[in-house]
Amino acid sequence: LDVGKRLRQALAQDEFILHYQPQVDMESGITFSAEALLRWQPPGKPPISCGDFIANAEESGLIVPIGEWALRQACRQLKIWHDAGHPELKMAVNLSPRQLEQADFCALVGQILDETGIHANALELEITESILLRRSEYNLATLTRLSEMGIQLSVDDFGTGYSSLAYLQRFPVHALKIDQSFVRDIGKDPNDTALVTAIIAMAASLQLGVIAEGVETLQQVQFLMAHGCHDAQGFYYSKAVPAEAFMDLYGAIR
Ligand code: G
Ligand code: G
Ligand code: MN
Ligand code: NA
Repeated sequence: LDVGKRLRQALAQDEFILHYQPQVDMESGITFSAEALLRWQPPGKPPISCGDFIANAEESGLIVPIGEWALRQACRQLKIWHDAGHPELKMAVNLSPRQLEQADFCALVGQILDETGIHANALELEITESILLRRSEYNLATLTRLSEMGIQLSVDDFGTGYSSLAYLQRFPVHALKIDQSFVRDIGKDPNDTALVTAIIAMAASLQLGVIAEGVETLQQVQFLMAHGCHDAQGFYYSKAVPAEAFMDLYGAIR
């Protein structure tokens, strides 16, 4: 079975969907944003998680059209929520390095914002640490342009790569997302606990936002808040859910 071919077919036949995971201010319990997470929903079958096909989509380059679909769909959905009386809600969308490196990526993003009626400052793009390291002059120019457009940029899975303080200062990033592998062992593994504390302190000193990923327990919530991290996402609040379920949740937990 040629997975690349199946993915191409899936895109043509509209088999991708987005699920949305709330990003929550732990103090107030208010959801301020959604992270859009791609799922593949073959007809009559359960959704397939992105982890199972994203590597293939990256290798084959199909992540470029699939990622464009995801960005447009996420902005369309956000517009629906804004119009439904939640104009303060934001949206975070994951970006692969291949997308960022495509020609005219900034123009594409601008076009999607125009077309969907979304203001740039309601959109956050999640980049990986590897983007900060690859073809850095080109990526620096692209990220700078996106930032000048008003788009927020966050570094996903932070702590798993090799980005130095120098990189963080050089690139126009607005927030760090603490990788869930470190959050998982808060209070259990002293190294991970130290790392989480260090990332929070580093974000504060560089005047960056910080959000913890993979938060599953009240103990983690309490630790993070006590150490100055106020934003989180994770199963403690909710897994990623379809758009309709997100609105139910949003009404309930905001
Ligand atoms: O939701 P899940 O654990 O399956 O996500 C696996 C990985 O796929 C995550 O690292 C996430 O960043 C990535 N991912 C999810 N949705 C998208 C998307 O729309 N575009 C890109 N480029 N990556 C995504
Ligand atoms: O790399 P990125 O952060 O974009 O990937 C997010 C992935 O993490 C999604 O696939 C999502 O389903 C998963 N995820 C979100 N919250 C939790 C959590 O609390 N625990 C675990 N184990 N996975 C989570
Ligand atoms: Mn992410
Ligand atoms: Na992540």
